[in-house]
Amino acid sequence: MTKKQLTERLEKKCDQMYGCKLSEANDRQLYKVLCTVTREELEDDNRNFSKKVRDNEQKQVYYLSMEFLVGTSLYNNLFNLGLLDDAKKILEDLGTSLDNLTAIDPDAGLGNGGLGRLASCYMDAATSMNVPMTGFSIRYEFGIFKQKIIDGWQVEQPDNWLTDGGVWLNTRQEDAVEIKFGGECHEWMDNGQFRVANSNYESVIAIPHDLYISGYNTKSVNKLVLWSASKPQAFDMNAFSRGDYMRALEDNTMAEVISKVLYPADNHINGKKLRLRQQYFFVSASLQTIISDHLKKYHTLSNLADKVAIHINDTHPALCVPELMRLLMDEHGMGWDEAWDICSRTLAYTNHTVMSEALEHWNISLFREQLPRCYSICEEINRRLMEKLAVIYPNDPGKWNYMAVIANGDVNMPNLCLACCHKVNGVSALHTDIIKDTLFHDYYNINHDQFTSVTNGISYRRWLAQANPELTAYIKELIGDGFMKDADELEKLLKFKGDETVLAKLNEIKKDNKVRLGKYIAKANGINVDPESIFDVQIKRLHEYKRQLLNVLHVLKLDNEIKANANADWTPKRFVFGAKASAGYAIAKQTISLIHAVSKFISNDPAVRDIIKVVFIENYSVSLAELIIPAADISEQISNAGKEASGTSNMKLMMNGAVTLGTLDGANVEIRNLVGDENMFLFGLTTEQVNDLWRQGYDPRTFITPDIQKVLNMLTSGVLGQTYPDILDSLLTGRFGPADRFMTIADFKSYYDTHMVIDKTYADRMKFADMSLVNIAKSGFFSADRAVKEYVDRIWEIKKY
Ligand code: 26Q
Repeated sequence: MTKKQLTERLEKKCDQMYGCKLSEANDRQLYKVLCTVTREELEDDNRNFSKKVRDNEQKQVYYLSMEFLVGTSLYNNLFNLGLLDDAKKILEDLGTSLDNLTAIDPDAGLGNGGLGRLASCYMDAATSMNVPMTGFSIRYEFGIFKQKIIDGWQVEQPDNWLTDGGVWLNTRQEDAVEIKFGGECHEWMDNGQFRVANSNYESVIAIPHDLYISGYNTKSVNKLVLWSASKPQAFDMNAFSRGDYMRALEDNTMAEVISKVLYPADNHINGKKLRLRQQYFFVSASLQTIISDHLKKYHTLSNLADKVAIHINDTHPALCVPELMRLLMDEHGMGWDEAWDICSRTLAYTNHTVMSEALEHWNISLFREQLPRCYSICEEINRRLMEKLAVIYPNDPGKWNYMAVIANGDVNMPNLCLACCHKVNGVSALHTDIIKDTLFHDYYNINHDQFTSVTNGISYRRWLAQANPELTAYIKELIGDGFMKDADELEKLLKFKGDETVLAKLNEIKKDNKVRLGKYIAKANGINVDPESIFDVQIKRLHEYKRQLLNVLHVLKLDNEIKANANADWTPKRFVFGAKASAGYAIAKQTISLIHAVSKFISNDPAVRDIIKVVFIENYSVSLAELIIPAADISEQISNAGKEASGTSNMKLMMNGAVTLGTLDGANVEIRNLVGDENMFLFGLTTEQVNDLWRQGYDPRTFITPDIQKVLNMLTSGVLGQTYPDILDSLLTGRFGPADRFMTIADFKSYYDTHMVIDKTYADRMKFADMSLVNIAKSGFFSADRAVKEYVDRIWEIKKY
């Protein structure tokens, strides 16, 4: 589209929508007009792309995920369509700016953190590579809450993203499908033919809303289908007596409630009925649509596995297993064996965690009450599984129980996926080893080929090219723009290792990005951060295993040391945090408060406040990540080894030239293999050492030295203005489970010492810039293009695209 064509289309759309000229429209109207024109362009491209895929009988991927952390769309779409410069000029001529409009574009927060953002990165990458991939999720009315900090404490506010974000959605009322909950399921044999019928079920209608996903420099456009729930047309509110209405509200059984809000918890399950209903709702709606689209084209389901790959993103859509079985058998007349074979060859599952509190299982009576037919299918899956295990692992009821789909009063969702899916993958090399060696070892023993590893990747055109335009422009100057399609070309930067002109320029770019972030911090936090100081960044969900606590406790020790050695040569450092805590996660919320208390404590102390500062950036989100990441010198990836499945902020930060301060956990291990020990700052116990230490009987007290004791005392002495007895207890007592469950104290010394190494290294700015350069150059491996290609080749088995 030329600039002239774009102007004409905008003019016409403005007239249609608001009956006025572009020159008379206000920013919000211009925003809606520009988004609508962009969306319609994508809609056309999507139609053409789908037709081509259908005509060529290509295999398609359906990616089911309860979360897609989309972020903003306007800038990304204009960037991908190559319309950025024209749009900027047109808006400037109208006396406004693209910045004014992108400021209105909401950050679609339909996810909690890493898992949701990964799903969005994969949609972006697949589209850029012309891979036909459709995402399915829920059109939550409210995405991840907005975080406000009041007196240092997190307060959650609703995120009403649809008010402005709705402009991106194309609603297809005519393609609504019916979802059935509860009631009774009757099964009987009719002349040797198995029959099943449902009665007294509750109907919910699922309405699809398409969000188009553009790719970089391609006409291919995919879509993310988001389902909203509503009551059936026939539903009569008057017939709902007042009492029933209230009970339904309290029960959360009303249809509309299903798509009301994203559960704001990550790495922790809660077993609530509404969550199960959300899962079944979007799984059933998506599978029904996949099947009916397939039938329209092929008029048979026998080739489903050859033409369709369905991906289960963590166990949240694991109901795909019984629901696809149900649809194939009950609705399409297939026998068990054929249906099972198709399910198994169609479905694949990614595991994102090894922590027991995040492994999903559902109480049998809740499951059976809501999904009676799926339950009976799970029973049969389990019965057949037990028969098989009795042969493979004779006389080992412990194993049978551990591997069962139904055991201990629960339906076990990871086991359900393992029992069926042809592929299961971990999200980093280390994580995959852990699931093969421990968590899913007994399944791995049966079939090695079922397991594979795909290290996560990021959509680097968003995280580098869009978020860091200055660095991107300079990279293009140095190595050309081939890296925009092939991230491995970033390695060409290695030839500038030691080149002082290049390193000085990298330092200058980093400083500009720090100034940009500094302006935001000055406004948001009222804190002035000196861009000459080290920007040390930890941005991720707040979780004990991620150990934000280790970071902030180390700051307290640093404060003590600076005061004790006022004349030493301290390196100025700014500790930047961004983190949302799950609403019900008390100790996480206390940690946020502690970070604020430490921030204040330091700001009030003239002896240290020019050397170090702590900044907590409120409401960490995709948009804020785009601002913070380009400004980071140090990337804090300090989880207790063996706990972070992969991490993805580590990749984004590395690609923007931050040097990792990390444990050998998740994808940090692979960062180390790429850049070498000399280009990162490693510390702490390894996974093996962590396991050994637990076996020996870990007692944090044996690691407490006087300096650590002094820091711990500050938690309860009142010097911080508040006391944090629960945090202290979590470290030292058994009050919240094992004392110091994530070995903060065991790793404390190593962590502090490594910080001192960083400070010394940073004093040599050329040396530090050289490390930064190597990190950028080696980061191409973490492109989501590479990751998606691995899924395409090894899991989805798509031959042509
Ligand atoms: C489950 C049941 C009920 C309510 C909520 C949940 C729930 C929701 C979200 C459980 C887990 C999540 C999210 C997990 C997640 O983000 N995991 C992260 O995934 C990243 C992408 O693979 C990894 O990089 C991180 O290491 C991993 O922690």
